[in-house]
Amino acid sequence: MGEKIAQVKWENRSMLVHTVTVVPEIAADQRDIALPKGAKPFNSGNMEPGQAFQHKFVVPGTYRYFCIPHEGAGMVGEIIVDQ
Ligand SMILES: [Cu+2]
Repeated sequence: MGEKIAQVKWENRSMLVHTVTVVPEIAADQRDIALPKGAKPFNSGNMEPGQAFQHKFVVPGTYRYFCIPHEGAGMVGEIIVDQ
């Protein structure tokens, strides 16, 4: 009963501004992005040092995300949400 909820929290513990971005239109490289069919794009916006961002994943599948200012430096990540 009750559905499983997959929630992830990112914390910016560095001294730089970062983002958690899953928006295909603004990815410099399409290999840095993945969004399961039916899932909505999301974007943390600028996370200042010390700030956090949370996202609830509703649609199962593979999500690949990038940091807007640092995508070119390889700051990307992947989350797999089980069914
Ligand atoms: Cu970054």
